[in-house]
Amino acid sequence: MAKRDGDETEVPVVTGRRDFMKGSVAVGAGIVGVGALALREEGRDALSRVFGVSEARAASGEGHLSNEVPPGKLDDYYGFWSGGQSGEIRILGVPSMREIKRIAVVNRDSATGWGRDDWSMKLIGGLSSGDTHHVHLSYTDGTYDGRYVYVNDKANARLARVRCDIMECDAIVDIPNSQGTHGIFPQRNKTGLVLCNAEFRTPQPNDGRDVDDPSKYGAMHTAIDGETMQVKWQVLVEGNMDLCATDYQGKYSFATCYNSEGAVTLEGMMAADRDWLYVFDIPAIEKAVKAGRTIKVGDGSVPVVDARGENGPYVQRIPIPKSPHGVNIDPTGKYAVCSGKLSPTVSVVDIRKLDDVFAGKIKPRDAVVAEPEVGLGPLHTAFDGRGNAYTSIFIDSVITKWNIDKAIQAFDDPSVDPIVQKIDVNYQVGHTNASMSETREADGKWLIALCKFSKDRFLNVGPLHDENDQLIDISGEKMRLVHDGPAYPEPHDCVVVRRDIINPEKIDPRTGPRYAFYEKMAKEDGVKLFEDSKVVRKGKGKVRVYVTSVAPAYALTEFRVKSGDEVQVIQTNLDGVEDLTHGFCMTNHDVNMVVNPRATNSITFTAGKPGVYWYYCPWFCHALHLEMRGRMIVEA
Ligand code: RUQ
Ligand code: CUA
Repeated sequence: MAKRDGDETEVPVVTGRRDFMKGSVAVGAGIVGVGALALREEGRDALSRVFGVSEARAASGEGHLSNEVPPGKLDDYYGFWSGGQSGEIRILGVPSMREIKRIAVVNRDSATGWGRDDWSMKLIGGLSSGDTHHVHLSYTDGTYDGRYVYVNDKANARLARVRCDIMECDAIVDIPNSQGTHGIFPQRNKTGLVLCNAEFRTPQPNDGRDVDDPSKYGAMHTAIDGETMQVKWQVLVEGNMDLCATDYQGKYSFATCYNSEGAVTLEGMMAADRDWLYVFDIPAIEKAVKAGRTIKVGDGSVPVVDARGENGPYVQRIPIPKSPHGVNIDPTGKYAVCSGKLSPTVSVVDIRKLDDVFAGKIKPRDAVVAEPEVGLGPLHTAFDGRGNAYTSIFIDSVITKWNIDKAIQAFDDPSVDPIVQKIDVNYQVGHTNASMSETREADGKWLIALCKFSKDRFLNVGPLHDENDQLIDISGEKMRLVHDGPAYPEPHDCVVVRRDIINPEKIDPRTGPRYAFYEKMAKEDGVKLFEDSKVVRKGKGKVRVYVTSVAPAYALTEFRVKSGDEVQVIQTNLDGVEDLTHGFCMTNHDVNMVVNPRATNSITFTAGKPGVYWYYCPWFCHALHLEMRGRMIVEA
């Protein structure tokens, strides 16, 4: 095979390799059974040590994009990053890779009080942790409509939604009969369903039965209405489900399955040479739900279509080698690209053939029209809108650029080489995504490689390392690495959205369930939130303290409560100036919340021992910000 640009398999081996990589590669090689891998990695790493980033630059030799965004200038794209075990969503500017915002979703956030203030604490059900993996925006007509961001919480089987007008979470829904909700994807024809995959097979229902009989376990493909955030229906299948995707028509949804074996151990899950891509026929499922051809599982609140076992009208299983992970739909909507993970291939499924698969005219495997070899450990694929695909390769630590049409030709004609280029990434890339890649408007400018290990790429900060989210220019024929972006653990995925699509408000419009909550409270107490500051006794042991704020003062500079009272502070910020945020911190009571301009927020706590406690504004709002405070006097 000819040596390709960026494919360093033929460079001489140089020793002096870090021990870490040896260990990691040994594990990877053990799993896929490729012993020579450690040597390949040694060679590549030595080369990139000598040449560094300039290697990629030198390889380019053509006009390219600048990622420099000078002071005072704005980025071209909003990047939405999931926060992984931080439980957040983050917004980065692309291409500068500046982190602009963290949106607390299923985590507690000391800065804003998210998860601690009354409304958000109720919303997240009092939990304090989560694991956000996949962020996707709502769609209309095959592209982003700028309304919502959806994200899964793998840890607690939930789907959350963030409103793009205020960049705040407004809904979190528990997904029944599910554990490890992993892949999610919204329909792309309209803001319709959000499909969610349960990664872990469990007894159904999971009430103590069948615990020792994994052959009876199953997993749910769940449809949630993206507008109302209600769970509509579930489909029960026998295998597990990993990543999720939808077509552009609103007809099919997809789930990769790496455990068609139904095993509960690593060896067992790796046994079969081929697992599946599950294909779900959404109209057929909805018909069955309407006709009542469903079963009850658990509390029975959600209709379940039982599709375990054989291929049928609701679900078809397309054989894919081997323990597939990512499934991504190209911007033309014709192809679903499944990454083999333990096979060095990606499988290209022609979505136009799926009607024939469901009709029984062709075999499921006949929908596979290409299977190019892209490298060891392929995980996810992005697209440039020019017919090229970019697959992240975990074990090889590269992004492989390949041409879809050529891969289809190569399926019949092995003399065709679909691989365009491989570029080193640092190190062990998981997800990759490109600007507008998951829409009809994929523009082929920037690619992000979300690398799981950063190792030596940043200053040594101790045992816990950041991840390394790398920025790659894909505007030319050759990919070009331009930036290393440290990311606090552990973003899994990102989407990169043209900035004209996202238009948030600068002042809180006071809409949605959060405001219904405060208005109800104020009405109950005969209080006008924008006018009144007063203490309202709510019977024995309960006090509500309404307070307004204008920089640099609270309208109440003291209030009195009894020790042991449950105190609820409801603060309304009268300042209407952009960026003039206040907040409320009660010293020594674990109480801290943000109150944005023209917004209301509330927080509840138990008044401590008798004495004086200062409350203060934690957001630097004025030259006299430090004076913005008052006393809670606690009486015996
Ligand atoms: S998965 S590294 Cu949680 Cu998105 Cu593929
Ligand atoms: Cu208000 Cu600081």
